[in-house]
Amino acid sequence: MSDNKISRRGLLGSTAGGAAFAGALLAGGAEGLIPRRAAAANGAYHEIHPGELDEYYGFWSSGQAGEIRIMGVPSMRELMRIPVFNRCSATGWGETNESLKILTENLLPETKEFLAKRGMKTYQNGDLHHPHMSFNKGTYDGRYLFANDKANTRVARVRCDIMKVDKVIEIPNTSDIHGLRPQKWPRTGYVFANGEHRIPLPNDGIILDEPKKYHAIFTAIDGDTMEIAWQVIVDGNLDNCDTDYEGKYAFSTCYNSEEGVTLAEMTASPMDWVTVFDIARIEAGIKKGDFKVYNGVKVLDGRHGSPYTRYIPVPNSPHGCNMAPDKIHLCLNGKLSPTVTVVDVRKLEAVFNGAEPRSAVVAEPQLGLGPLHTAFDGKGNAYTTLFLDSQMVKWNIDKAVRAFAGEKVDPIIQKIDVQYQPGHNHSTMGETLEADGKYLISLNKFSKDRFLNVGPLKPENDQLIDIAGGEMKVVHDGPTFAEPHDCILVRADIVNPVSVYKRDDPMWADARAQAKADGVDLDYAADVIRDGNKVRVYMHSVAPQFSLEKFDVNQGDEVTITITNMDDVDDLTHGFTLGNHGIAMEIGPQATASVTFTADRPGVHWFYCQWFCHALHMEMRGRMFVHPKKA
Ligand code: CUK
Ligand code: CUA
Repeated sequence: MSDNKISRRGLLGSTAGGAAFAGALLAGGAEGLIPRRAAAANGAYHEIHPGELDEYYGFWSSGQAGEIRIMGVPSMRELMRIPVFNRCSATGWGETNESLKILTENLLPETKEFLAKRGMKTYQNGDLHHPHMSFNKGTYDGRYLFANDKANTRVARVRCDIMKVDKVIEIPNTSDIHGLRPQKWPRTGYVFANGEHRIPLPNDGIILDEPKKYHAIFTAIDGDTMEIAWQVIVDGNLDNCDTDYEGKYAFSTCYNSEEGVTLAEMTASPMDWVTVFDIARIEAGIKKGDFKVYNGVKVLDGRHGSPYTRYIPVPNSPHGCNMAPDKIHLCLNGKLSPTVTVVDVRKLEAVFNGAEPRSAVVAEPQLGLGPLHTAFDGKGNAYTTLFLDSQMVKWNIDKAVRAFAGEKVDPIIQKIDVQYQPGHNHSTMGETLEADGKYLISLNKFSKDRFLNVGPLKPENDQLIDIAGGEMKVVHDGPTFAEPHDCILVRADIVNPVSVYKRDDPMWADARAQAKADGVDLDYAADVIRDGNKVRVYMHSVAPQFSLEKFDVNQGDEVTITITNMDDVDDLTHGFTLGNHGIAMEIGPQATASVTFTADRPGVHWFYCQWFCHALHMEMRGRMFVHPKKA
């Protein structure tokens, strides 16, 4: 055990933590000379030639860009972007009635009021860190992706049949959703979301600079309905989270057991913890009424001494929280400690029944400086990013367990340099029972000299690592824009999106209902309905024409334009851009999209299709006449 004791001083030196951290960061780690496209250990199968399809879908977060990106792996080609918390110029996400409904229908009333005073219907930004797919029996089921918004305390869901967001909810009583994971067993089920920053409850201005009275809150969302099932108040804070493979537990790392607000306070204690949530005990607590209701949500008290949680001490400021596909080992990445703490989830029942919390710890290998996240190959090995060392370390879980028990065995198998400063990593199917150990992605925060200089703001560097041959080899550098924290790599056969929308898709149910009320058939619409000062313009489009070449409105009218794309050909998307009105939207094959605005600019305004759809795409246009108000 003494071998595994952590010396905080040994890691950070005698200087303040922040300074040492920054110093190591600037040093940049060792700079290995790695060829751009080295051959893979067992043949260059990671080369995807023109016309060939990738083996895996990669779903990348984008941090402060607020979207999800779909990548092809191993080619590392960016295939698509899914706007989520951001405003998208191309698709009209955040502007169309359909997207605004999704973005606003589950905002808290006080948020809506606050935004309205700023002239906004919804937030225009988000900070999306963690995209995860829904599970069935321990593996991805291809239904949904879930993602957090750290910036504005929201959780979103993406429908994988059309790769569009269908739900966005704001989480009350908490601040800044960070860690997010779906339940893996028996299915999703709950989606767990960590409120990272501690705030007063309620946060109404009565308590301000009294940090001891703040709380962090853990939220369970029903992934099917996207309603909040329950919340748990915890001690400390909540960073990353994961779930087990039996549906019994959820886990969250806490880097601020000190409950401090300054850097010095937050890093003062040599030990923080992982909080373990017992789902059955929490559900039983809800049943017997052991909760208070805040903002309509059942909130349980899970602080020390409660039956719902256990706090297992973990060295200094743990970050990543990763459950191994062996169903047994939970890895907690030390960040300021050079260790990864391994918990055996089979020992947790005893801990809930009174055993000493650290009795569930079965390994704590020293791996290097700045361990942030761990991925798995399904063969008993773990791969941990070392932020400060700029390395990826491959280690064997069983050997780490044996070493912890006193055996003289080194769990470290290989270390390689990555370029530079990795945060998350992820392996193919690595967070599922079907982990296949083929590829590993290192999401590096800094690219420095790896690409042509594009100015002070550099791209990040997502590196593809071939792990199939037993030895890690970096085989591709991929620049990415701000700031993919995380990704998942899903076998292509699991994801089966459609190419053409179904005409009765729920996304435009409101538009359909309104058209029906107006006696308009959306499919063949070419109608202008006046309803007081509201004007509803219905068109359909067949390449290369809109069904109306012109329409008339009066200055001051509230105009809703609803367009259906009647082309039902793969890849035949139209768009609608209304000049000088800040309006543009995507209309996919067989989709209906609508937008509402006030016609306040008298004159002739051209609208056009902004998706290149036909040889006569430039001709796909029309005019809106806005008649000036009579004086
Ligand atoms: S966090 Cu960014 S590197 Cu938000 Cu998952 Cu660890
Ligand atoms: Cu329709 Cu371009």
